[in-house]
Amino acid sequence: MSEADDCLFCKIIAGQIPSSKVYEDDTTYAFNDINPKAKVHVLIVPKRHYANVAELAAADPAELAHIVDIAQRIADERFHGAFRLVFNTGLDAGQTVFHVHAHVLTGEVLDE
Ligand code: DGP
Repeated sequence: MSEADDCLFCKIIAGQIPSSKVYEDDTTYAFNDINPKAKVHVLIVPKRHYANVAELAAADPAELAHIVDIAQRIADERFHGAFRLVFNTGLDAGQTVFHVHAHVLTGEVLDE
């Protein structure tokens, strides 16, 4: 069994677990966080499984740039282009799902 076989976000991408879709293309999926920390809190994930952002950046930097571009577009549509982009990386940084995901926080003025 590979890491991806037991991955929550792989199951969401495959439609095996329901999610509130915000955006999808051939390589990338975005959906609303189940526990939003801002008025708009979207998770953007590559469809291919990478454990964290460092793995993604090393293997496919174009996909990482694509994720940033999608974040910008969501913020352009929902909040005049301002957004916070967070990649929790590692247990001690608060990463709980080990399929790389960008948290996009926007839709309102954010606390520092
Ligand atoms: P992190 O702590 O950085 O690994 O973030 C994981 C995020 O994933 C957290 O903000 C909550 C969200 N999350 C966990 N399970 C689900 C789920 O089943 N559906 C959705 N939409 N989000 C989830």
